[in-house]
Amino acid sequence: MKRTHTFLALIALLAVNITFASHPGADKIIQASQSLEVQNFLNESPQDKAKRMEWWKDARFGMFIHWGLYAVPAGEYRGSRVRGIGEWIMNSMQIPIAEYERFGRHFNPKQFDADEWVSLAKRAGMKYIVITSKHHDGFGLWDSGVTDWDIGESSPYEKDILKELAEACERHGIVFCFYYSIMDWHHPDAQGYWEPYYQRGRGNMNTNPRFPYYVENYMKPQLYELLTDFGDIGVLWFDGEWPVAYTTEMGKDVYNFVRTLQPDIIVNNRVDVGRQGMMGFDREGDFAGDFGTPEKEIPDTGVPGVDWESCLTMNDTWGYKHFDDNWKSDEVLIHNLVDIVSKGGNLLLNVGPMANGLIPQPSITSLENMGKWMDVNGESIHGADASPVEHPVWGRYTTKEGTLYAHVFEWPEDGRLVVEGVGKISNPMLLTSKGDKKLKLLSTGDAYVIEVPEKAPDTIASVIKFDRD
Ligand code: FHN
Repeated sequence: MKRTHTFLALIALLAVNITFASHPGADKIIQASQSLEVQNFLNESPQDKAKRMEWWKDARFGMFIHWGLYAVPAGEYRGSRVRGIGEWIMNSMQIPIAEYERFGRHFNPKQFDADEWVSLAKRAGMKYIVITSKHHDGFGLWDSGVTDWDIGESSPYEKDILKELAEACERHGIVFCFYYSIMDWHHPDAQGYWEPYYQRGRGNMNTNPRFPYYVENYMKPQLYELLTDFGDIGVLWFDGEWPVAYTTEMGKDVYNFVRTLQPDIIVNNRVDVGRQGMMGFDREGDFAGDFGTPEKEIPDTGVPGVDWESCLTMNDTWGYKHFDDNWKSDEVLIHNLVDIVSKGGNLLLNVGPMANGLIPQPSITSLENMGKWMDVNGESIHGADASPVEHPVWGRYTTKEGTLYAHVFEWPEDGRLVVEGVGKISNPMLLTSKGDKKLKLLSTGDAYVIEVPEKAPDTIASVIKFDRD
């Protein structure tokens, strides 16, 4: 049986190689990518980095979009439901490459409307969008000039998804960003050597001697296209950096390559290999990347001087699964956002659109509810920084220069909110949909008591802002 499997894998590899070798115009892009005079950005001053990161730190809240061929099976293959995350179905179900390619002919998202997606992000109070230009399955959401394995040649869909999203982001004042997977289960030079790709995907420690060829002749040319064809890109969000064949030397080179193409772009820490698993921060050492990437978790505390962003799902999967109805409540979503900002981080909250191009309704409803909360309280999130003290029992603090925001999750039943250990504060104002409402402040030593109305203006989190010396 294993012999047959290897034989089939070889045939598939051969077929796929033909796909890559013959793409018209590929040489021109590869040549342009390889002749780029890459500059070194690894010694950037902290001041220059802080300036470059300013918009991102102010934004605090972005939309993650996991969308690709995996939305076609939507978590189910040959009658079996995938137990893990939906975008891993190719690997989890060990689908042979030639068979997985057949999903391409069913990817025809006629209801995709870039304006709808971007205006939803904007209504939610999100300031940037990160979309999977290419996930681990290797399928490109743009018509790449170096392969047929993309929306252009391997699906019946006619429109230019990434171009439409870039233009919609421009119209709505949302920063457009790309996710790009270094790991690639489809490209013959990026897979485990001789074994079927999915054994590599399972952390198979076998390396592929042609991986450097994949990086130089495929991955970097694709990054060249993404960073020259779609305007200014805010963030390049790398992922899949764990194959043993991908080295820190490659990571530093790719970081400089990307910054040479767009010097002001921000690049996450998954461009290199320093990340310590899902907690997302780099281990000790010298690694490229501008911010840490905790995944599906929120660190217990912030890390002074380190920029970071928690990426979270709204249910349990990144890529669409038709049977994943484990949606987080609006309370959990809003508390997560406040908790993250109170620790000095950003929230990248994921939507997994369906194969027809629509975002699942539960995601839309929750994002619109988050937007209603942000309409009243967004000033305590956008441009806000970490709390100066441990969080109080009743909620969280965020700060701005001269201002403290108290996010009250548990409204005091006795009408008296105790605020302590935050230095000198004055002039408490309750943020409400009808404007700011002045409250009475009593001070007792270094603790303050604020007299608050019987009913909280918001059952999930009400915000009181203070002047702070
Ligand atoms: O393997 C991916 C996964 O599919 C998803 O993209 C997440 C979200 O960033 N990142 C990797 C798992 O760490």
